[in-house]
Amino acid sequence: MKFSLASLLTCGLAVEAHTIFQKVSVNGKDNGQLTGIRAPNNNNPVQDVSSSNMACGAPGTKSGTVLSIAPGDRVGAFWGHVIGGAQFANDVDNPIAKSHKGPVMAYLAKVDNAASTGTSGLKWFKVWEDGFDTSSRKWGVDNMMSNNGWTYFNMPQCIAAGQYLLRMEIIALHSAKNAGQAQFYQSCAQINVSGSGSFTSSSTVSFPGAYSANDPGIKINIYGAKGQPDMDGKPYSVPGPKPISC
Ligand SMILES: *[C@@H]1O[C@H](CO)[C@@H](O)[C@H](O)[C@H]1NC(C)=O
Ligand SMILES: [Cu+2]
Repeated sequence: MKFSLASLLTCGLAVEAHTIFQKVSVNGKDNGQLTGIRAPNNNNPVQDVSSSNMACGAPGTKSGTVLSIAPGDRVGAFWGHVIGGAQFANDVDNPIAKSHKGPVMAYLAKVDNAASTGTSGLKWFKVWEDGFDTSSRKWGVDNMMSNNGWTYFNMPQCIAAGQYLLRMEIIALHSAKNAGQAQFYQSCAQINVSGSGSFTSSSTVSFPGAYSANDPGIKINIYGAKGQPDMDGKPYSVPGPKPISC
């Protein structure tokens, strides 16, 4: 009981302590705010796994830019409480409220034109995830917060050249004990992968479609016996397919 009241106070009633993926760096070079990004106009999460907004968030910002990424590049994805990062000076909910524990994931979908493509009917595969570490008891979100809003992964070497939407996602699980209460935060970056990779995924998923409200990583009580959001040290099963390996 205590925990759900705490969650309500940090997320439901007070300020909206949410987050938005809003810029990309490549090998440490920051491409700038909303460049090549489709982000929602506000930081409200999607909670209905059957919503079309599960693909890239609620329709919001647009960009004509397609960001260049080579296989092996270190890709940074930046999250902030609101567009721009902090909502005001000393914003303790930037990049996200501390209660919002959960995984961070990266998916790709091959498209003909990343700047103009729609987001429905795309075939997604996962390239990276940071779920929950049972020994340190840290979540992907904890690592993002320690990096001041940045999450990093390496673009797999095998990815075929061409244009993609890069879907970055955080799931906040503080109230996920009840179905429909997990909070999904996602935006998409428009990217162009160079090089000579040839990977095509034999198994892809759709958004919406990839998740169901009762998935073990979506309807879950993350609190241990002492009320800490640490799974009592038990493993957490990250939703969706396993990341590709190549
Ligand atoms: C994508 O990269 C290739 C080089 O691999 C380049 O020829 C092409 O013009 C780029 N397309 C876009 C839209 O940036
Ligand atoms: Cu929230």
